[in-house]
Amino acid sequence: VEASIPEPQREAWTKHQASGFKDKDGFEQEVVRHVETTLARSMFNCDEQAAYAACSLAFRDRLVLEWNRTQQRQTFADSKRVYYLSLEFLMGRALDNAMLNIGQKDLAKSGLADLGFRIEDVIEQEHDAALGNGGLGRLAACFLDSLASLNYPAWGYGLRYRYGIFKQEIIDGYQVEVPDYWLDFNPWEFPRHDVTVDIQFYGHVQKSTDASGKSIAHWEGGEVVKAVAYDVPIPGYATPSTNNLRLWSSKASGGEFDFQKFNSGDYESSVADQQRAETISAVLYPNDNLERGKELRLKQQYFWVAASLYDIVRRFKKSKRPWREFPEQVAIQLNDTHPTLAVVELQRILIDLEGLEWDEAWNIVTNTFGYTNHTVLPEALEKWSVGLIQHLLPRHLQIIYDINLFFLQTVERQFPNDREILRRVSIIEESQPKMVRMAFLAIVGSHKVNGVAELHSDLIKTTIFKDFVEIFGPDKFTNVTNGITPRRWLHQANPRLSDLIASKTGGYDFLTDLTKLNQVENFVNDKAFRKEWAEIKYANKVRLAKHIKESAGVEVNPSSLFDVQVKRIHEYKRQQLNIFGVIHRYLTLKNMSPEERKKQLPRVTIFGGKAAPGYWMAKQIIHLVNAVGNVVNNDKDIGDLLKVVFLEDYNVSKAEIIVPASDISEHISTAGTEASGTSNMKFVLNGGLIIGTCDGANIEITREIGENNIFLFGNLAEDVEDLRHSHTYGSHNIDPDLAKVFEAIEKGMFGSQQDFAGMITAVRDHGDYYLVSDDFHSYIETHALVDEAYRNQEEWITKCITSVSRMGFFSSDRCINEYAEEIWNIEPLRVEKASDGTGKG
Ligand code: GL2
Repeated sequence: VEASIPEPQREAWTKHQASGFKDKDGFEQEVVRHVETTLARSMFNCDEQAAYAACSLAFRDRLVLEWNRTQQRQTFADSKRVYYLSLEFLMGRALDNAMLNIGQKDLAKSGLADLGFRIEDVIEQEHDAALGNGGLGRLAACFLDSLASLNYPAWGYGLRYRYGIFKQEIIDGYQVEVPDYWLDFNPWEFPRHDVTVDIQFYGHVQKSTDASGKSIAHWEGGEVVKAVAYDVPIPGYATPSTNNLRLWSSKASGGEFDFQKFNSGDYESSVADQQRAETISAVLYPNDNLERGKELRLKQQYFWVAASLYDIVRRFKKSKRPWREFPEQVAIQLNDTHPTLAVVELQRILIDLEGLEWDEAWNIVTNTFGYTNHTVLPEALEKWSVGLIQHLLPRHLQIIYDINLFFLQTVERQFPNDREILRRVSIIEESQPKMVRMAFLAIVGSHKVNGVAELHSDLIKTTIFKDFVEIFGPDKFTNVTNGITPRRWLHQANPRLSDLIASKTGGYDFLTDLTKLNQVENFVNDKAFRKEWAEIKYANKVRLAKHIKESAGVEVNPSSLFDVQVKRIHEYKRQQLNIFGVIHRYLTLKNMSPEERKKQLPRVTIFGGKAAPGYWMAKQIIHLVNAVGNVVNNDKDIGDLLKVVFLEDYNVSKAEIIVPASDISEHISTAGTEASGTSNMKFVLNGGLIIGTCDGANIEITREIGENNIFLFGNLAEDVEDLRHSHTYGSHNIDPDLAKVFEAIEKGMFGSQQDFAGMITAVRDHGDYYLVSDDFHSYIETHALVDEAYRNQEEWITKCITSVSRMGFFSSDRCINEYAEEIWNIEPLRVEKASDGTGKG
């Protein structure tokens, strides 16, 4: 309030209000001004990097104005807000997205051309914001786009890692990790040095009693680290709404360094304190679907959660409402269990700092939080040792024990003579050492729990959370099938396809209501439409072929069938099944006569994805893919019939090139392991077909597009357990075709067989947990069907067009509306569209 300009001086402000560029001339003027003043360069010294910087700043200026207005509008409306807490936001590039969402890309293109630049080259300069590992982080980014586009009052909260996910280099066929320092020049963030929160760690708890005899806990001592806010504007598409993503950065609380220590000659330790504080937000943990219980990770989680809650509570307190109205003003979504400490922290704030009674506080807490589960994999379910929490967050551990006590008391009343259920559902696992089960804490602390695809939501209710469905009733558990933003994953990644669809459906309305894609089906027999459709796919393949040549040095023929598997490398995602299949294809081709070979369909198999640095088997898979590529791609007998490519450093901006160029993509996880998958949606939306298992969202995609338009194979989730059991206790015969593949590897066809022994023994000798052998035959047969189908190009194109037209369900807009209605109970804010039709004022 003190920072507000007094009434009499406001006229001057209104008169000089900034506005940002209005037209192409204005845009060019802004670019030149930023080059010449902000960057202190000139037309004699302006490379593409400088053009990118100036162009971004010109757009940023426009964005910021709408961002301020949106925040004012939301504050004024004083309606309920949703806060999305996620340790990962895999945003990718911002400039292209900002230009498209503002609706000024064409203007920028021609403006940049006037100034001597190609817009594509300028866009290419931007470093991806890669603050995430894979699907979970990208989902959070799609959600932010939808929340803003649908005018929901929403904030994202995350960590501002100095290093995002590592850059992957492939050297001699092996993955090498290189740090991703992405903050050299980042025009999309605004440091808020005035928005800071002191975060406490360690120390001890003192109890005292107040006048009424009530016991009060005081968390004292320990160390304090400062959280500094960095804000990132998130523009909505075709609306002025621009939401905020707030990322916290850690800093030593004493300022630069401890001067006393410095002056007394203890320079090293004064710097060490500072560095220790900054380490908290230094680096993203590079594990996908794996938790490892490291202290620094727990510190990250509490640091981020405590800063975010302080911020949220501060905002609520300004409204002077009574505490019981908190859940009517605030919804907080826990993106996986990573932010679960927020449940405990809010309870702590309410009882220790605000003086509420336990029950009243707990009622507020549970009505505020919702929890999204993203995996059933046991190795990904977070547990923290009681000792570690005790050490780092002593007061929180006490509260966790109390939460557990009260919870178990209600369970005991419900199931009076069942000791077993108490043991099973206890938030504290009575193991050595004792562990806190974060998923259970998240369930107990939330009013809704959701899975991310139908099968997944059913599985969590019948397996890992079964007891909780009994305890809380089935209504607490729900499904919200994931979605993707069509702005980035169609309009931005595949502009020609987007334009073609717009030309047939009467404009770009499908980008805000994806169900409108169904009109595309009316043109499935339209010759000119089909021809253009095929041309666009081909052009996208040419673009990818060029990228493959530049990055992997492999020449591929764009007329081949492009078969793509890009995602994190993980045994459950079964890239090993894919590469074994490729070897099988190679052996088959080698055994053919030259005449027979001539009849075969040329294929390019493309892999991409990072392995967690400590994931030995995943690295072995990458190595085998590269080793196979080395042999196959140089085999004169084979020529164009088979090429195997590993694309290094798969990330969001590369996905934007790869996804539109795929003919068939692989989503082949062992049934019941992939919670949803979201790239499956992206590929189909871009006119590619899928080969996949009955897993995750593949099932719903099949329901929507029809089973004739997808290549499903493999065992079903319901049979997985029995098969695993039979591997261990029955006889386990390896599929004969797979045995031949193993034989070829073991004969050294792809280099030293020892390098790949782990992948073979996992299947042959260690129980084949992921059912590679069980599904191999079905996989190979289904690929034969893919070849056959692709030969009939007319049929193929019909499948592609039909599929795209039926993908409307998979927009993240639908998904966000479901969360808003079923979980958050929030409404969008009414916003006037601008008169220029851009949606931006
Ligand atoms: C994941 C799931 O593995 C993936 O199937 C799902 O699509 C996404 C988003 O819901 O979440 N869970 C997880 O831990 N990671 C995922 O990508 N990393």
